[in-house]
Amino acid sequence: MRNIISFSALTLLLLNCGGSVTAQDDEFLYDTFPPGFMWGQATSAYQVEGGWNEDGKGESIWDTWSHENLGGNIADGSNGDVACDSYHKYADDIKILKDLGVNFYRFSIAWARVIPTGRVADGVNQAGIDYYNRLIDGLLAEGIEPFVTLYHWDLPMGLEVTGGWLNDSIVDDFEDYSRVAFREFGDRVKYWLTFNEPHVFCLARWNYLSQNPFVEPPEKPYICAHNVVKAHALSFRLYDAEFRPTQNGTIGITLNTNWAAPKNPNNTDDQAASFRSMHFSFGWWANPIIRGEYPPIMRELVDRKSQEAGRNSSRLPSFDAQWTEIINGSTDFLGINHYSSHFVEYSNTSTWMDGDAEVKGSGDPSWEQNGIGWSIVPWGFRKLLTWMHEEYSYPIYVTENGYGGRGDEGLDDEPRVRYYRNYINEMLKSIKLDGADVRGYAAWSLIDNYEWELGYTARFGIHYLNYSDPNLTRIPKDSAISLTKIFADNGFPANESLLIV
Ligand code: PNW
Repeated sequence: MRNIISFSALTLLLLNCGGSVTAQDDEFLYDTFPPGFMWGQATSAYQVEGGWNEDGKGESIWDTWSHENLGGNIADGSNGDVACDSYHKYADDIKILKDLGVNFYRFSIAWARVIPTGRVADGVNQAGIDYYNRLIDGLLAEGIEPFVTLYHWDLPMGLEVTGGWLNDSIVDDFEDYSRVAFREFGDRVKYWLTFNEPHVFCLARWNYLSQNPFVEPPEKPYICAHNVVKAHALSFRLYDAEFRPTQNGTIGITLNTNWAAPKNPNNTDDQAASFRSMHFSFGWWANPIIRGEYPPIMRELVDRKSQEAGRNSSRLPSFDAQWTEIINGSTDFLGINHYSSHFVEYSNTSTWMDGDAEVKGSGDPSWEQNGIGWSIVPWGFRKLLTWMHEEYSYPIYVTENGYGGRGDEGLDDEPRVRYYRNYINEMLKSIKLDGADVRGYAAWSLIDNYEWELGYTARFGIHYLNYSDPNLTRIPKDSAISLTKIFADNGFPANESLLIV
């Protein structure tokens, strides 16, 4: 049986259950979000769809990587062949989205479902297009805006075998894929994201099919990034010139970062480490896209280290004048995925970014952790959003934020309830108290799903999935119920209200 208790009682309960308030947390803000603020949920194709080889879909690097499980890198040796079976059960997903009262649903298109080899010249798969049409039409029929990511890590194998993101011909392939997506879906899709978290996939082993990112050539992540920035910009320019005039949508990119807090906020070396860290994680992408060049601090450090290593050119490539013009100002908004924060300080022995950033990170023993060991630091979310606003002054959409549980937590997910409440409240402060232009928020994730190298051992869903249930019924956890209330209230109104937990 679920109980009805008041919000203030819940808060007290939470504090008693170990929801400790650290020195850097301040008071909970009872207020609502600006009118029109958009609430949503997020997933990605490989993590939920299944149907990995159905109806003409091509193979992606995640099909290959998970089937071969090279080096046993996937915790439970599992794969996304079935996952949440959203390829067949998308109507169930729409139903729970409707029950949540969301304004939008962020999902991704599997490139290889629509273009099996990744190259348009080899053919477009109508059955794949039909699937996304059914999903989009089903969402719109319930008044839910589709918010579509073009690339959420599942590169078609046809492109992987010719070098993937290290081969600059992929830039044109991505532009061609974008054209198909805008042409087929853009009459109904008004929110586009080119890429999800390039910082993750340009540094990930699986992006190079088991070769380490920073081995020969040592600049692999920098080459990957360079091609991603160009591909993003071409997609943006294409939309702007050929589709925006009739489709009137908006297009951006989603980056991910922790807030890198100076270990001692008054120490100038730690402040400089924070600055470097934010620019090597977030600025690496945001700077070229917004200002036409990599962050000056990256340029300085990687150029110097390349020279010291006796190279005659920098490991960090440069954009020529023509590309600078194309990339400069190539986004409508910034998407951000955020989960956790850490402290940083100077280090000349750190391995993060192959030592280029000279930054070492650490946690705080007093911080609570989620089930997979990520620190829960709500105040870092406000710092990050406010930093993004002050540094770039662009509209922001939070495209992911959530709590990872380990193993089968069942439906009672009180730590996740508390996580969302506190993180969303910090986002509210960044808007109301610091002036950040945050326009929407998507929780990760709508349902428990395939968590990449953690397989099914980690759960981020606000809906529970029993993977041995043949129907894969989506069941709301307590977090789904509490988010429904926050969405309906558009935040945290000052007057007492009732919450069902
Ligand atoms: C995101 N980190 O990845 C992805 O976009 C999702 O597909 C994924 O399921 C979700 O977060 C949860 O992991 C991240 O180490 C991977 O900080 C790693 C980190 C952050 C996000």
